[in-house]
Amino acid sequence: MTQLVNALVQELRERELLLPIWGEGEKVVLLDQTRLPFKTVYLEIYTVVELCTAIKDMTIRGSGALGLAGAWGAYLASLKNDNLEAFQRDLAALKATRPTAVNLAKTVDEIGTDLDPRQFKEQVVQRLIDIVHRQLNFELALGEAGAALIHDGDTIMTHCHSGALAGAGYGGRALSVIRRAWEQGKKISVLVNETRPYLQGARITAWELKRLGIPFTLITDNMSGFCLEKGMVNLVVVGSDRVARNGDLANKIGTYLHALAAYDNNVPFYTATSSHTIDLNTPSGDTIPVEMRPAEEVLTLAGQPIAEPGTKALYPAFDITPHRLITGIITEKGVIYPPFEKNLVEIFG
Ligand code: RUB
Repeated sequence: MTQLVNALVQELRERELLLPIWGEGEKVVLLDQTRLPFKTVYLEIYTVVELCTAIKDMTIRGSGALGLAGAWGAYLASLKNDNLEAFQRDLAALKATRPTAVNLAKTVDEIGTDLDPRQFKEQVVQRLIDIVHRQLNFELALGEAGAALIHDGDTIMTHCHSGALAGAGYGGRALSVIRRAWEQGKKISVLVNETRPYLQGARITAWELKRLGIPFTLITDNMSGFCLEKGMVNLVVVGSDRVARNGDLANKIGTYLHALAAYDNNVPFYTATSSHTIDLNTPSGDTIPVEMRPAEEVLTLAGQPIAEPGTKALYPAFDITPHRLITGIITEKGVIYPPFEKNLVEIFG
């Protein structure tokens, strides 16, 4: 089994991807996203318990990468467990780590369903390989579909980080669209929202754009209304943690405010995603579980306290952007426009 995994990783390496997670023999390796851009630290993970901790600690994050973490976690679980029931308990633990990004639960379910107790280990590896390839193909296809929306000279706003390290290594979702437009020769630039409190925009999106050579400017989250109102943005493209059946979107906290400001200023607002993040079983945004993270994460910035000890804080990690604010949903099957419910069900149902 480890040979198949090694062959997969070798193939991915030859494609010069920026991988958030991969297998090496009997372990998986993560690029620690909490340390970027200042340190490149790799974490070696041998057990599902260690992987669950890494997911909760945001060492690996972003919806696409969380799906892949679920698949690699299943691989670790299959190496450690000879018994299918024990294996399934490990999968349940993985699923429980972060609730909003549907890719994690969906991938774990996909890999753990209808397994043969006598050969589940082989089945898990085959499914892992298929999932990794599929996700990469989705990124390339949705990048192509979304790049058609971008014109020479455009400035694109993005929020949080929806790039290679949040996906399968090409450009994730939003940055696949931007990267493809850049590769097509369009002279574009990106306005990057810093994304308090974890600073995924400032730390990771900016880092990836710099590696790709795509011009960008960093702003703090509260500057987006100004930039949208002043006509500095041609379109907004963000990723998504879950798209409900009616088109409502769960994405990093702050997305809703950017969407409101875009709507008010007639700036098109897109989410770039794949069918795997579209959850037709969730009727609308009201029923998407929103992860609440520890308030202490708001009370510090880059490790430094920013308020008096004892200050109360609140940290909903995601918000819901209602579908009425969304211009289109960029997917591997093209751009979906309203009416979202009808079109999503028709195309992905
Ligand atoms: C990440 C986040 C990202 C999407 C993008 O939140 O909200 O915008 O997950 O992912 P966190 P994708 O950092 O808390 O995981 O590119 O797969 O749509």
